Formats: sequence, structure tokens, C-alpha cells
Amino acid sequence: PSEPQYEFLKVSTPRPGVGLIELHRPKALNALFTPLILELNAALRAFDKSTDIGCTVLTGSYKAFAAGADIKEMAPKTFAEAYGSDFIESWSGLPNLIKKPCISAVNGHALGGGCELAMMADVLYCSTAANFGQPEIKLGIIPGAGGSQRLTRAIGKARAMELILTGKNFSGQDAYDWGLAARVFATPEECLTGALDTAETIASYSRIAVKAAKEVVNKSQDLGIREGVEFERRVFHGLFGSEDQKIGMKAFAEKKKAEWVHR
Ligand code: CO8
Repeated sequence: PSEPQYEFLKVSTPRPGVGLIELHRPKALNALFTPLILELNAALRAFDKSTDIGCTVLTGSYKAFAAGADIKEMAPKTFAEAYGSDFIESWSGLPNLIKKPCISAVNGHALGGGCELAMMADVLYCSTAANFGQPEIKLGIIPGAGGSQRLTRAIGKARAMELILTGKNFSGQDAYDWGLAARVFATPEECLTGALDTAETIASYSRIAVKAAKEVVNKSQDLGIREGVEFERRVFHGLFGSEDQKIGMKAFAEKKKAEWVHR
């Protein structure tokens, strides 16, 4: 089937089971604005619904993942417009829209909304040359797409508070050292290849189990340890109702490769 055409995205399926979305607004360093976000939401939804896809990779160019929300678009906004339209609400779709995992591969600038978008993914990979930051304070605003919450949970209050109050940038190596990035790579090429390799591995497993694994890990961010462990156990019990659990365990016993049916 032919891929839908987008103006601000490049969309492809470079590996079995893997959907790749590249932000493509080179003239503005992938600055995020509503038409781009609507396309991104549509592309994410299409991959999430596709039975051929098990994992998505989200990336930008080697120069910029995304240099933030479009400052020129935001500049004239009034309070009434921002509040009235719940500005940014539709931009925060990634974590709510999709049930399958998404890996962000971050190269170059990931600033403001760009950093926030990267952090919405389930796994964040970057190269040493990545340039992260929440510089909103310099524009007279604050992070608006979850930056103050996700950055703080990922790297702790001490560092997040300092970064958000000063607007100082931090490197890909910092992101890895502080636990925001799961892996850091020497070059952008290796970063993208690493993300695609991991996505291919994830896509090779039962979609049912992968979806459940993502759900329980995400719950740890909202629940206390006792409720979290109970929630995990209930979802674990539920997987014994899947065909893939029988297939996976039988294949192990027979020393064969599991042929998942994703049910
Ligand atoms: N908005 C609009 N245009 C941008 C943006 C942006 N955020 N970033 C870069 N551009 C444009 C530039 O205006 C320039 O356009 P033109 O050629 O027409 O002048 C073009 O991209 C290239 O940029 P530069 O010439 O500045 O390139 P440099 O390599 O010299 O610098 C930088 C790169 C350091 C990234 C620089 O462009 C910069 O500082 N950009 C702004 C970064 C920033 O402050 N981002 C935060 C924005 S606020 C925000 O994101 C609020 C979050 C809200 C939630 C979002 C939900 C997802």
C-alpha cells in the first residue's frame, strides 16, 4: 500500500515491523507548529493502527530534532486564544495516541517543545552532538508540553530546576549520564541505526506482550509501589489468556522460534 504523503514529515518502513517518522521542516530547523503536529499525530496513529508495524522511531535531521515550538507562530497569541483553544493540548498526543512503543532518535537541537517531544517517546536515544534544553524562560514563558514534569522525573529536581530556571542547554552525553537517554552514540548515523535496530527487536515480539510491557512501565510513573506491583500482576495474569503466551512457551520448550499471532 502506498504511504500517505505529508508536507512536513518523511514517513517510511525501513525495517520489518518498524515505522520511521522524520520531522522535515528544514528551513525552520523543524520548529513545531500546528500543521506539522497534525501530520505527526496522523502518522503516529496510522502506524499504531497498522498490523504490520510493531514499533515506531521518531527523528529529525542530523542538525535538528526540533528547535522548539515555532516562536513566530506563538508571538502574537493572546491569553484568550491560548486558553480558549487549549494551545498545545493537541501537541501532546504522542503518549496518549499510541499504544505501541515509540523510540526518539535525537540528533542536533532538541530545544523547548523539541526536547519535550523527544521526552514523550517511550525510549530516548541520542548522539553525543545532541543539544537539549528548555530555553522557554528566555522568551518569557515556561515549558508547556510536559517539560517541567518529564525532565524532573527523568533527571531529578535539582538538575531540572536549574536547567529550566536558567534555560541552559545540555549535551547528549549529559542526557545519557543523567538518565534521560537510554543510550548515547558517537555519531547521528549510529544513533539512527541503533534506534532502528532496537525498534526491529521490539517489533519481533508479541504485540500483545509489548503493549502490556509499555503500559505497566508507564504506570510506575503514576502509581505508588504497592498499587504498581498489583497492577503489574493483574496485567501479567491477563497475558495467560493470550495465544502468544502459549506460542512463546511452547516454542521455548521445542527450541523453535516463536511465530506470534499477536492475539
Ligand atoms: N521557531 C521558529 N523559527 C525557528 C525556531 C523556532 N523555535 N528555531 C529556529 N528557527 C528558524 C530561524 O528563525 C531561522 O529562520 P530564518 O532563516 O528565516 O531566519 C532558521 O530556523 C535557522 O535558524 P538559525 O539561523 O537561528 O540557526 P542557528 O544554527 O544559528 O541556531 C538555534 C540554531 C540555536 C536552534 C536557534 O535557531 C534558536 O535558538 N532557536 C530557538 C530555540 C528556542 O528557543 N526554542 C524554544 C521555543 S519555545 C517552546 O518550544 C515552547 C514549548 C511549547 C510546547 C511545545 C509542544 C511540543
